Amino acid sequence: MNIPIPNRGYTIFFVNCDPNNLCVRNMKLQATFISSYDDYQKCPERTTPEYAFIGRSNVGKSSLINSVTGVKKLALTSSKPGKTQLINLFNIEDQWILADLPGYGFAKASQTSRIKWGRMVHDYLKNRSNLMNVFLLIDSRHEPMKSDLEQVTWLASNGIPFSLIFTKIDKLSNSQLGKNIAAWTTELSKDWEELPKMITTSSETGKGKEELLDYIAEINKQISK
Ligand SMILES: Nc1nc2c(ncn2[C@@H]2O[C@H](COP(=O)(O)OP(=O)(O)OP(=O)(O)O)[C@@H](O)[C@H]2O)c(=O)[nH]1
Ligand SMILES: [Mg+2]
Repeated sequence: MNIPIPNRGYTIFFVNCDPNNLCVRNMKLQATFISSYDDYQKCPERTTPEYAFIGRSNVGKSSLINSVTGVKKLALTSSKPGKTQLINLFNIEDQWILADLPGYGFAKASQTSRIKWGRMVHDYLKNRSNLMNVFLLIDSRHEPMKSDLEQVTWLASNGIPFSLIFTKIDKLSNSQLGKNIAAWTTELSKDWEELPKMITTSSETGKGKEELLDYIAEINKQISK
């Protein structure tokens, strides 16, 4: 079923859903894998807006891409950290692009691969001209970690717009989630007057998916004005 949602800028396919009781959890976008690249300079030049997921290894970047698009196995996931090794681009609805990037903080990674990661990911983030916003994924089960805070500082100091996505919220209680987000707010407030957009998500339950898609649609709308 193909149901255009007004003012959203994306079309949604609902799977096994009563059209009178549309459930966001089951919605499916038209999403296809473009290709993988080990260098931003090899990525195809595009003018459509691009959004990147970055974060620690195993935080749930690839899973969230599958959850948000509703396309199972679109991005490859694994319970072991270090699964995504390249810049993976996905065409969404022929209107925007999602980039799944390799994670940092992988304990077993060699010094050489850490340097390679830094070069590949940071060069992409600094130079990809159609990149509109970076989503930094944070595991909601933890209080702010040094490596995540370093990425926040790096993004801000390079003038790259970013938002925070808290992942795996199905794995903790609401009170623990509230506590960890409060710790993030306190930490960020030390340096920033204005806090970035924050979205809480679960790829298991679909929580946060609609808010994330609406946020992206809003940016897409601003660009097309
Ligand atoms: N319970 C739960 N598990 C999740 C969620 N998101 C991801 N996972 C699990 O976390 C593990 C890592 O997920 P990935 O999506 O591969 O993580 P990643 O950030 O892409 O990892 P790298 O590619 O190594 O950087 C997998 O076992 C997922 O099933 C979530 O929202 N809830
Ligand atoms: Mg991955």
